[in-house]
Amino acid sequence: MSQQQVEQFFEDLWQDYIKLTPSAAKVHQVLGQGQPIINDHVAFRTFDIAPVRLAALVALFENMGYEARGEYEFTEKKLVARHFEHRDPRLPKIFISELLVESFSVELQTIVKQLVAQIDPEQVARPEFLYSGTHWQLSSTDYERLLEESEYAAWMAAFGFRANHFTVNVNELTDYESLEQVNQTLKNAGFRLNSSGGEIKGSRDVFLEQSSTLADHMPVRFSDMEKVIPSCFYEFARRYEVAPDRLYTGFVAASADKIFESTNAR
Ligand code: OOG
Ligand code: NI
Repeated sequence: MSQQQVEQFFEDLWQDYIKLTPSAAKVHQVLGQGQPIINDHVAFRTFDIAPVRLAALVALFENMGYEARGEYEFTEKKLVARHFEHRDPRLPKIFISELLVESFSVELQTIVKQLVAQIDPEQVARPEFLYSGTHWQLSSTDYERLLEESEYAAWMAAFGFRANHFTVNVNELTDYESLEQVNQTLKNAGFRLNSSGGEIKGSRDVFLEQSSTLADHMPVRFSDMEKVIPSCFYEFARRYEVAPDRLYTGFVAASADKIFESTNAR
């Protein structure tokens, strides 16, 4: 893909994301005050079932020039993840996780496999697949059933393939010295932050501090009814130097474990 096509891809991805995350525009207004915001990373979710396994999504990013970096495991949530970086430092890092479906009950497996079976495999080979949303019919009872076992499975079933969150690169903000200051500004503007594991996850010691809003709530049309449920959120990341002039570029599993909970219903 050409650089222009990659830029267009991120623009289309962003347009899809803000439809489900109306507060994202307000985040930019509050923190950027008219200046453009630079994103540290964008996160995607998927199921470990063909044809939508993490590896299939990776191929799409490799076509854009991304390279594999870190690998992460989330034993309790039954997830694995990888992150990818681009040679062009202006392009966001990519964080992709996948749910280990076969570690769940047969009932969950049956629901998820029946959703994935409705995807046309040819579509997965196109970059637009990454903001194509759902490809299936889902009842609100199946959604509730998934929610009992895995918030992640329920979120995927309701929203499908799209950016789960964008992340403000706090190091690049001009008017902020700390993540505390960013969080305070957001709270003053009326945002609710994810406080699971504390508002700030990580520290200088692990070279990364992160916080996030709680997901917006949006109406979703299920096959039997409409319901208002948590959609997508915005994250904030401040990175520290691992060597002079070299910022840490990885993720921190213990912190990520809590960031996942930004889409929990509460
Ligand atoms: C990903 C959560 C982890 C991070 O930056 O550590 C994450 C998700 O909620 O899908 O984004
Ligand atoms: Ni993230």
